[in-house]
Amino acid sequence: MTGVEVDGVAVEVPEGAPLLAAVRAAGIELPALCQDDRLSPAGSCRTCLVRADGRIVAACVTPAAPGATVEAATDGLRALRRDAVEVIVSALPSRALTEDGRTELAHACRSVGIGPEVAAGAGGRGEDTSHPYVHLDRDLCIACGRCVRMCAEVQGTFALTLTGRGAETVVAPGTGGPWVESDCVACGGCVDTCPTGAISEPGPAPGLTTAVRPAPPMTRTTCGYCGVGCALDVVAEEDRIAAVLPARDGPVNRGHACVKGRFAHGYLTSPERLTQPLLRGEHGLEPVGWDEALAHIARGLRAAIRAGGPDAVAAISSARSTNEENYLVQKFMRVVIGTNNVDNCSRLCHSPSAAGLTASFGLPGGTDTFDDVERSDCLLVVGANPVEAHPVIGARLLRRVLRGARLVVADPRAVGLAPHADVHLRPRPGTNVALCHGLAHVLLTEGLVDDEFLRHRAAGLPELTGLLADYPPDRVADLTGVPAADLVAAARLYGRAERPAIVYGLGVTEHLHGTDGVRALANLAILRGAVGTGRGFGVNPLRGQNNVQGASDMGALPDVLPGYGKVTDPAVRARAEEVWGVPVPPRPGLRIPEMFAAARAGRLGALWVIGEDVCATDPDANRVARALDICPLVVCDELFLSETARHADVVLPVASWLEKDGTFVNFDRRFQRVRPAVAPPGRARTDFDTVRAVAEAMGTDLGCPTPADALAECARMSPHFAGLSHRRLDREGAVCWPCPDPDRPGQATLYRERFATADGRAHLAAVPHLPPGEQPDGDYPLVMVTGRRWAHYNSGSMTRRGGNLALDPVDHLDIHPDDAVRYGLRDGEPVQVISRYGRARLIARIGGETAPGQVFCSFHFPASGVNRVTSDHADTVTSCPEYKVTAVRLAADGAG
Ligand SMILES: Nc1nc2c(c(=O)[nH]1)N[C@H]1C(S)=C(S)[C@@H](COP(=O)(O)OP(=O)(O)OC[C@H]3O[C@@H](n4cnc5c(=O)[nH]c(N)nc54)[C@H](O)[C@@H]3O)O[C@H]1N2
Ligand SMILES: Nc1nc2c(c(=O)[nH]1)N[C@H]1C(S)=C(S)[C@@H](COP(=O)(O)OP(=O)(O)OC[C@H]3O[C@@H](n4cnc5c(=O)[nH]c(N)nc54)[C@H](O)[C@@H]3O)O[C@H]1N2
Ligand SMILES: [Mo]
Repeated sequence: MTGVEVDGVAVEVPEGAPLLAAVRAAGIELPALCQDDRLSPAGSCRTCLVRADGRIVAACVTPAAPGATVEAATDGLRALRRDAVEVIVSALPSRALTEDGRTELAHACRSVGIGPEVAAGAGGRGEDTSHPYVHLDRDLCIACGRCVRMCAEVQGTFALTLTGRGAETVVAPGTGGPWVESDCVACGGCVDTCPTGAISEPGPAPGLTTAVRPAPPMTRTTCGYCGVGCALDVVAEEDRIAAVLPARDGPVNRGHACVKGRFAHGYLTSPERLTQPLLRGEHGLEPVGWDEALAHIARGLRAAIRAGGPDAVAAISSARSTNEENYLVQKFMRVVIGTNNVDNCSRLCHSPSAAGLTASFGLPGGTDTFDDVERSDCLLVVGANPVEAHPVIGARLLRRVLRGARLVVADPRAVGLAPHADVHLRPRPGTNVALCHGLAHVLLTEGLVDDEFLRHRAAGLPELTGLLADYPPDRVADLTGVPAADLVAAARLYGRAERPAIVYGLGVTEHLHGTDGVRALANLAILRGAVGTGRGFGVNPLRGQNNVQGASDMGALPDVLPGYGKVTDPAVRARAEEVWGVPVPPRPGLRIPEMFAAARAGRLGALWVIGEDVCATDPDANRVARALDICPLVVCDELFLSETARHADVVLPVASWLEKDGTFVNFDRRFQRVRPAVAPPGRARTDFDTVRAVAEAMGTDLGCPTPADALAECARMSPHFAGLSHRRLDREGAVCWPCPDPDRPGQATLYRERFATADGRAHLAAVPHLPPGEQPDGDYPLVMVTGRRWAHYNSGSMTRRGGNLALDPVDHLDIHPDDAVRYGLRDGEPVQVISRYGRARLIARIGGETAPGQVFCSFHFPASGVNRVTSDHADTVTSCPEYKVTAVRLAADGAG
């Protein structure tokens, strides 16, 4: 800490902090219109002038030197600051300053005593309203450059620039044209930092930012889109969302957000939102009251049990829902129905991570907290595109790279972080195991391994060494298509780094051998001693949905109870039986694809699908729809009439994340609170209430009347969560699991003493490379890879209903120019993609991001039918679908 004296008051600020921090710590308010704590200081607006050791300086750019004497509140300095603000304001038109203006500028004017009449500029520079979420009013721009720095330093997109000279200087997209056509990815950073409202979010409350003072009443919650777990402050006016602001003290997002969490809440009030239960009658799905819907469900469930026993009922629990809801769903299935037939979307996503990480290290989550990962000096990013899929993390990783960390990206496509990589490995899809073995081979042969760690903390080295003899770089180059020299370069970067970290995504897991892929990746960290030692930051999956980690943690899985105890283990069951007071079925239940197979075979009498659009997002979707049509009772909890809901017998309207209470667990195992900011529409209820209500209709009180009670009960069942409660989270914000003790912090970094495996060691895996399930051939010559785009989210049910649709209106098929010529396709034209399983209709987009012989598309528009094309091949260990490799051919749309 550094001690300085401000107007006679002694204050301490962190070393290197600017004088501004010291002055504010002394309780003196200074305007600082070009300053934002999230950004490097500019010192350009001169509104924060103070006198330090006799000299007049801008407080934002002057470091607080030890023992400095600062004058801030003298009349002379006040006058200087007032003049500086006045110069700025007098150039602005009158609308810049209204009496009740809530911008930072308005606040600054009030604080220095400048009235609205000072704003008397002519204006006339015009607006850019081309973008759905970011409007520019050029007349209000004071060229402070905060937006430009936000875009470059925090978001890493570099979309904005200042153009013009002198008083004419104004922010503009770097591409020159309208904002909507620029590189802007609508993270909202510029909106949030703009002090004048020149850049603002159109809507009910323009100009609301985290800088607005006094802050309006806000609800602190956790984003319900992806697994990053951004803390958000929601401003609601008259029960409608006025703005969603990134929390400056959010432990992961630190004042940042993305186009989804920040802006994509329009779906809440979409006229298509379900507001009452629907029951299939003579004329299709018809609105009914809750009592009728619940009675129908109870009758159907009883009939299913009578006909086929408890195992004729299954439930898919939602990775979009809270922990408490997931806890209740699995409790309902085990306690009321008497089956372990419960699964969640992790099956389609990171189930290979859970299996692979457990086998290698002992626990089914990432090994380190992201704060540590970010301190790494070499990042190995494998099969993940965080720039689009986890933008806040993508931005933090990019920042780290721009500051000097080395970067190796392994992805068949040249997207996201790849252009910034020291080495970009482009393996053929489905060859990760060979790729990792190639890297491991180099680590071993070049002595880049941690012998000490391998001796004392790892197992399986002889077997792996034997296997790796078959994976020299030249052979791996043949298997993967990655040049041997690149492989060696990448291995040396990872192997020679002091603190290497691995971050990975679905490009590793969604394969026929996804679990092997995770294990082969984990081998690298083990060989290098870069896990559980602080000499590196392990192996970390960027988990997908907001609560996919939590849904699994809560036991919404067919083989484990809350906290991952095996249902087959009598001791684990005994513990649950003590809490629940009923016997727990000992046989593992069905996984999601097995549920559909059972339905098609006539063995499933009832399926409850909670918040997963299986007919759009599960593979080989034509067969999924058939399974639902055959199953006598399909119940669906939904926000919208999804593809799945259309096949249901009963549809229950439910609340979404901005409308409910509970907790989520993010990708680095942090429990965070979710709180309702607005009420659900019409007669919609939370998933929590629907589960309790169905249990009641079946004659059982499930207990846990509130979400807080549900987490408390879960904490009693599992040592991992024993120290967690809503009250603690309300107090502390975020707490990582494992958290066995209410009085001790959770474990952010795992395995410092020992690994959680039976022998306490990390386990190397000697798994051979095996080819993917799908191979291109003469009939289906191309490999289709599927994945994400930045503006949409999974089934798109939420992001297609609102402004994001304008940002990305269709599912595109990315295709290499050579292939476009070969198949006679033109950019922007419709194209059919045909596989052995079905066909999809997309719009061709020609570019060099995909390699020749490969095409890429997202699955955000169910109508385009991408998952009718994907196969039913799945990870041999976990049944995670092989979404990343499908052999396809193309045809001009309209042809066969
Ligand atoms: N905008 C947006 N964000 C999202 C989502 C969304 O739908 N939209 N969904 C959320 C969910 S549920 C998830 S799980 C995450 C997913 O986040 P990611 O895992 O980052 O997403 P994907 O785009 O599916 O796949 C990542 C990358 O894997 C690459 N890949 C494919 N095959 C291979 C291979 O064989 N080897 C290697 N090394 N790479 C390969 C693809 O080219 C792709 O760039 O995103 C979450 N965030
Ligand atoms: N081709 C291809 N397909 C894929 C993938 C891929 O990479 N390629 N990725 C797979 C992956 S990783 C995933 S995770 C899945 C995601 O697939 P899904 O889980 O089906 O997709 P989502 O759109 O996230 O959400 C499903 C539904 O939940 C509803 N919903 C949202 N919030 C709530 C809530 O609080 N309660 C309830 N009851 N419903 C809610 C939404 O309206 C939506 O219809 O897709 C998989 N499908
Ligand atoms: Mo996912």
